[in-house]
Amino acid sequence: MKKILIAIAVTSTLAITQGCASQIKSEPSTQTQASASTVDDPNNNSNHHAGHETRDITSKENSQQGHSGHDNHGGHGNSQNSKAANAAANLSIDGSLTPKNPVNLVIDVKDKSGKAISNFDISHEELMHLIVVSDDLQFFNHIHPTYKGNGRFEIKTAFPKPGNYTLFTDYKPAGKPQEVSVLKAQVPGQISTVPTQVDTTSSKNIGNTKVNFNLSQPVKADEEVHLVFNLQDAKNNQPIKDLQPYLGELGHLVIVKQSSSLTSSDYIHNHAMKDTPGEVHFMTAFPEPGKYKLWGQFKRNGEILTADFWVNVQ
Ligand SMILES: [Cu+2]
Repeated sequence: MKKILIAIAVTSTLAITQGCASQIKSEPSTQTQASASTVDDPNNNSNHHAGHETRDITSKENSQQGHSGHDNHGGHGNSQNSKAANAAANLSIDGSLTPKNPVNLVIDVKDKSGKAISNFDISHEELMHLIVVSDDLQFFNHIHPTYKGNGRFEIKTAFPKPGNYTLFTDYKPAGKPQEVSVLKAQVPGQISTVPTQVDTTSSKNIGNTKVNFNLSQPVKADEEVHLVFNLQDAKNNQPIKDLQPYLGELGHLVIVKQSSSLTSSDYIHNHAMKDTPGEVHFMTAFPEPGKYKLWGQFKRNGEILTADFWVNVQ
């Protein structure tokens, strides 16, 4: 069987090195694991990312730079990218990967030499943040695996329908920069071929809360942008004044670029920089032109509100 290296498909400035790519090969529904820096190409064909088997690509540093966008474009994406990843994650799935069936995700985090990383810093109240999206970006889930020690995290979760899923694991090895490792899972079955709807709604009602998201001007790639979410009471349109902190912030924003094969450079995780009553502000930058989906997350009355919007970046 031919082996290929998984490369990270990326923005133009990313230096791809062998250190950036890594491992895994495991059938989605089995518990086998591998941890070489190559992957068996199940189709024995060329290197377009080894199809969509469960696999792991690892990541670049940081994603939670959050608050102002700084020098690395809002968190994560394309500029501090000449550094190779310092860690990698491996996914194995315990259970039958069928739609809506809860399975146990087992995520092992290792350092560059393949040794388990056992100490992590808490970041936004958790040791690991796991963002699961379907590759058509219609499904989004933000969950927190439990740390089991010796580099291993576990969580039970379900995938809604057949298709390919990308799992962004966001964690911080103790004393080291934030890491994002990308994992893949495939739920077998008839995959819808309907093209993703890019819905341009700028207002969503989530329970009793109306979330409005308007861009005052076209968004250009690589420019810092100020994103404002306007939250109103759905009944009377009054500004919401009772938002609660969610994971230590007034809002979290996850952004994923539409792509045929999602990588860590398609993922941005931002935190609210300020809020005025009824408004939550974020600063970010979109690394490349394209369509991006945004999920703003806020907490009110003890419930997490997730509001999704699309942004077209020129
Ligand atoms: Cu989280």
